[in-house]
Amino acid sequence: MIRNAQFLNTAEAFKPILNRRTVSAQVQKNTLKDGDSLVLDFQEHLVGFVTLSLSFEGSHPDAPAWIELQFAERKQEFSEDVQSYNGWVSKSWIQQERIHVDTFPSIVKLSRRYAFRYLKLTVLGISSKYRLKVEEAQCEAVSSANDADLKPYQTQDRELSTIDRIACRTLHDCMQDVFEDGPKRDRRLWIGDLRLQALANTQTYRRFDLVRRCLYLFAGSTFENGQISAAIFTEPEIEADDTAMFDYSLLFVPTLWDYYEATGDRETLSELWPVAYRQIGLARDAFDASGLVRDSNVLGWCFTDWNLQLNKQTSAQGTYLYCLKAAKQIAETLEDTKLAAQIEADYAQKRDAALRYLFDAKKGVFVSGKDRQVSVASQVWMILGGVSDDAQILFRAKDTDGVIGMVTPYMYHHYVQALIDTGRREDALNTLRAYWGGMANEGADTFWELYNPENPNESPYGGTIVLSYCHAWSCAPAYFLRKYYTE
Ligand code: RAM
Repeated sequence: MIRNAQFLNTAEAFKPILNRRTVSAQVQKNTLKDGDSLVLDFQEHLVGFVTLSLSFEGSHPDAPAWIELQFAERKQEFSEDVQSYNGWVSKSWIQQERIHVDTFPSIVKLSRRYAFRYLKLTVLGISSKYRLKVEEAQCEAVSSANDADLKPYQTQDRELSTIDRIACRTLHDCMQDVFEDGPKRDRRLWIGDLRLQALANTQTYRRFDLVRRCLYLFAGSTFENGQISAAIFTEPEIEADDTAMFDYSLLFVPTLWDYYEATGDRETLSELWPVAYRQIGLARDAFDASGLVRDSNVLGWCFTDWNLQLNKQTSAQGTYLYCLKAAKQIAETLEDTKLAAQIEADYAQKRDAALRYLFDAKKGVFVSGKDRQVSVASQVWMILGGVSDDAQILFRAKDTDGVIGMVTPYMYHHYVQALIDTGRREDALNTLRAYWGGMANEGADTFWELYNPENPNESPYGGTIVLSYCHAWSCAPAYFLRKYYTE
């Protein structure tokens, strides 16, 4: 990895001071003996640091209390069998602790930050001479977003107002030192998440300093060849993750353009443009002579969605075209007409190749990979990339036997955008109601990393216990509703 000290200094200058507030759980039946447990409900999703005030009832404690603490964003998480989880994402993300408390009364301050609404305490071991008493449980909640900056969303529609409120809370709780993907997991800056958060931020909290900081972080720590990493670690010091994905690196370009459009900050645009344009240059190597991006079997070569069956070739082609459109706008804005013309020519060649080789005229949809797979994602990215402006390809794909569907709110975000771009605002709104409204109906306080209404146990990680239920890329409704559906 290489570091650009100047960019990292700029990022550091925009490091936010977190807002803090204290929230207490209501503690009712609070006296526990061996084997007892108690679920505390903080009534809202929080990200923060927990302090417990513990005392006892009965004889003077003659042995420590051994207590298990489990944190959950959704109550359902408590009914999962934690022991049997053996997936590829580390089980260390599961939010649980086992502590000994030796003396009473005691104030127990937990050092980790948790993302949760519910806290379950279970007494794993205690002397029969006394009972544990939970006097108080408090959380010091943290976020760099300030609700005082949030204008209410104007609507008479209660369902939409609920969806917007949950989306804003999702964004709020992911806004920390950086735009985190999820405060439970992975607690870091991912470019795909950042792009969607930045869009929602423009319509809500408008913390452009935080967006600027994140752009400089990505530009400040890259692979040796200049490729932007998929994610950035911020602790103990800034370092790019050694993961790169075709689409994620490219998506730095529209993220920079969106930021400029929202702020008019030309200084950042021109300073980061060489880094952004480098992503296009690197991505060009992935194309064959006919102008088609080469397919790959390597898991994660391109992200697009967490549906593990998805072939990504056509989505990757569309993503490249989508990013070229932003690149051209930047080149024009910076008055580099020669470069803008080169980008235009590249765009035309890759678009032609998509139409020629990826469109199946018989089926009336775009296909992907050597098995000519039909997926919703392929149609979405062909629309976003400007290859098609026909919403019918979305509907035809959905009606195709064996179609590969979408599983993440990240992919659904792009689906909604594709509907809007093809003039299907009503369908887009219905999707917001059905998909994000589906999570709301299941009691979501914040929107989730993954939601497949047809398969509640869907998880790309080998188990649902490691899923994040406050996930940045799920905050889309705050963007769409406020931008396109205000009364
Ligand atoms: C997961 C995280 C993150 C996402 C990547 C691709 O690890 O959920 O949000 O951007 O996948």
